[in-house]
Amino acid sequence: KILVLGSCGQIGTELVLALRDKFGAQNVVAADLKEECPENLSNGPYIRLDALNKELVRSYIIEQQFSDVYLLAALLSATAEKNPDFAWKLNMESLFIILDLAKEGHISKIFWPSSIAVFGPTTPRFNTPQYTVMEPSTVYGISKQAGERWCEYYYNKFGVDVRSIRYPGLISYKSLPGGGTTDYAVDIYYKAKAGEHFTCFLKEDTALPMMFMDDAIRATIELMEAPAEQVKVRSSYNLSALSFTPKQIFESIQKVIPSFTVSYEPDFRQAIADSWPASIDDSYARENWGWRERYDLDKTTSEMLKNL
Ligand code: VAH
Repeated sequence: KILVLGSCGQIGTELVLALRDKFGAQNVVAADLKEECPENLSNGPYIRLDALNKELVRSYIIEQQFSDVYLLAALLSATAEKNPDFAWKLNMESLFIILDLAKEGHISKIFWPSSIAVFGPTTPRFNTPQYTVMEPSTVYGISKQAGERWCEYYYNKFGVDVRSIRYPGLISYKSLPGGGTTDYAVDIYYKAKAGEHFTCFLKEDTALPMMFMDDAIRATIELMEAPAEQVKVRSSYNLSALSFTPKQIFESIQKVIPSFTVSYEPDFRQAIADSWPASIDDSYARENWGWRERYDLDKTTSEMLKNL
């Protein structure tokens, strides 16, 4: 049985649906703060559960005897800059609750998402390696770097089987993104499909690592299914598929919708984007558990415009 905390988020929604497809809807419990189960997750069990309610999370997980827990509850980069205290609390305390449950033997495998946000302005920006200088300059990035350190510590000290991916920006059509600096790359498709002009909050030449959500979900499940001895990186795996600028995604869309127009009005998120890598070296994921991306930019564009 699987529990997904933070099921209503951009990754959580798609992960619940993919896990239910694979393991049977009744075996995957979706959990989030919403009182009612959202329409798109109604094909299986849903529970209102606050990832920070230690007593409730502990008693529920101990009682239900889940084998795997996916902890996706977090504040993302842009939102976290506006709520630093709560972002640190949510991103860190929820992780300790789950790591300790696994240490006590109540969970056998944990998935916890990290991000390219763990890299900072002093990190080599192109083909950023798995091991390199990491001085994140955002609240979100600091919390993800700290979380990676704790995941590796619990693995080394207590044998907790926790696995993690440093997601790039994710592009999806089944779930709305929330508060990410990379989310311009989702909003642009909504505007193009609606026949509206798009005002981009990043400069046209801001290259960022990105991935179509289907690739990200498949990578997550492949990592969780890999034999433990193949999972050699216990902080978090670099993972990559695409790297593009707002200008390049605009041009990819314009090939399909010639009338589409874009303008660029950078805001506070430009500084966040400038502190992140432009592209990522994910050779450890490729070598350790056979990662291969399937979606390039034009394939992502056709999938997004077809399904929105
Ligand atoms: C964000 N989408 O923008 C998330 C992600 C790499 C970016 O962490 O905060």
